Amino acid sequence: MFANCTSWPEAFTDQYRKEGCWKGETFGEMLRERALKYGDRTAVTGKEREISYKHLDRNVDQLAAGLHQMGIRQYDRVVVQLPNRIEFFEVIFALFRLGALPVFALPSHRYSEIRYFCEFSEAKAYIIADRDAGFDFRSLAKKVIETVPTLQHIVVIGDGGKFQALDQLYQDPIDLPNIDSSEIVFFQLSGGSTGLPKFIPRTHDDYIYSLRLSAEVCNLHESSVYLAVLPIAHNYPLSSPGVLGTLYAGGRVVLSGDSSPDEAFPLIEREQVTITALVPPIALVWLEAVSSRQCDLSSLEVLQVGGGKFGSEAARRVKPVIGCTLQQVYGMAEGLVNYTRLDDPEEILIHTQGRPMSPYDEIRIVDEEDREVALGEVGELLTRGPYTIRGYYKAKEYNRKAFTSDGFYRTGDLVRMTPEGYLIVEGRAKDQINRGGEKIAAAEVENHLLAHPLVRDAAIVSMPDEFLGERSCAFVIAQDDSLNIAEVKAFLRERGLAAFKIPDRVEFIDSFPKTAVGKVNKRSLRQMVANK
Ligand code: OOB
Repeated sequence: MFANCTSWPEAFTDQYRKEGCWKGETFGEMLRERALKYGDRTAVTGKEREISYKHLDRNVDQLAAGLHQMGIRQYDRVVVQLPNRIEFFEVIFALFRLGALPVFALPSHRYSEIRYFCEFSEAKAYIIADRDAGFDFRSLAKKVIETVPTLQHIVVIGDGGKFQALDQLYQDPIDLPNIDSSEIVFFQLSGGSTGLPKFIPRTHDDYIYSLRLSAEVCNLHESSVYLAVLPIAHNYPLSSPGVLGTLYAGGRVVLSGDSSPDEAFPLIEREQVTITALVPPIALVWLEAVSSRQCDLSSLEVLQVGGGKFGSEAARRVKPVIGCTLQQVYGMAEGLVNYTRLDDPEEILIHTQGRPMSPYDEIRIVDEEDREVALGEVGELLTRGPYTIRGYYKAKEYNRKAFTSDGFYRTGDLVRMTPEGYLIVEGRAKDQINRGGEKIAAAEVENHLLAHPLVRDAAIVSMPDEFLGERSCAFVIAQDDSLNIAEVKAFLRERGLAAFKIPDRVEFIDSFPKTAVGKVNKRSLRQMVANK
């Protein structure tokens, strides 16, 4: 396995192979097989064009040739930051076939995050779209390439300017390396709870297994039409079952970059979408919008909601208002995905976040001393299984805390289990804010704040929000009273932080409440802001 990644112990790899979880298939082979089987059927419908399985497969080979000629080789890291466009698939499958390793950045990431991804991964290339949602990614790339010495290539969809245009890279196919299915195929990024996002190495074997199971649980088949409104580089719309699960099942992916009812509803009607995936705030908007729109949403069979807790009152309205089955999805880029099943009784669909998708997922719910709690009690969820990583990339020290000695991942989520084996997410032990599904590591933003000369100390906590579930509040101890809220926010923006990480609220405070051991008492800060 690629250096600085943790492989599963042999007893487990043997078991996962023997039980048929890992079938030895690579992503390159998977696409080839689908192309042979489905040929001219549409794989992906984009905004301006669509592409068949056959053409996708061909374009991938041509692009792999061009990327190879440019100098991309097996194990090279490539930061990929693309909106929901057909080229996303061509790029990632081309990298998969070369054995190069994409690092999946989100379109909302900015200089601070991208520079770190490129530096940490020692990336050789960074692939972007020229512009998206009013932002010019070439100007970001220009800054990044100036600061990251390993970075040799910027590849751009659309107008490349002085960088390499993607459309110049399609060439006659060449012989490609043999790729081992037990190898790393890409890096996902963790929401994180410490300073910087951790890199999550996923293998062909484990990820394809998660696609296959997800497609099964969500009843995907050749006539399924999956609408992607969330950014597809994220693990949830990528694989749960997401766009890759849809291709696995031979269905059709419809891409939209926009989750607003005005965009999404007509698309559902026109493309006869059967399944889509939302985070809770978007689901709330959809529930409100249905009655005032004329669109026919009757093709929609399943509405997935996940990434953050979906309140049961809203959950109860999905069936009567939208007319489809709600599926709650509780997953994590590290692996484990829980789903409610499509034929579950209403009470389970509404009140739980589902149960693990694989019979080989191992679950423990433990107290602070790692002792298992009684059934129904709240504790931290630990998990291990055939598609859950055993360690983050290049994080030896941190892995000792994030995983138990016998390889269970500490999710940092506080959950309880129902007698039927379903999980209910009750809270969080990790120092993170879940802002409508977007994860903010408190320490990351705190570190940026501490860089301000007038900030003596800072603590970020969540505050309850009806719409997003949580928003973020920064408590700041200033050197003097010349510092104001606008300055704090502007400072973070100038440092190139993704917009969703900019605190929604800033409170100045003279000193922090402390716990018995002298740490900042975030619980009491949360209480303070909730009371305001
Ligand atoms: C998904 O992945 P990540 O890596 O962005 O975030 C994982 C964390 C979980 O540990 C949990 O804290 C939270 O997001 N979460 C939920 C949830 N789904 C995720 N909390 C409450 N209820 C839910 N339904 O967010 C993700 C990955 C794959 C599929 C779905 C979501």
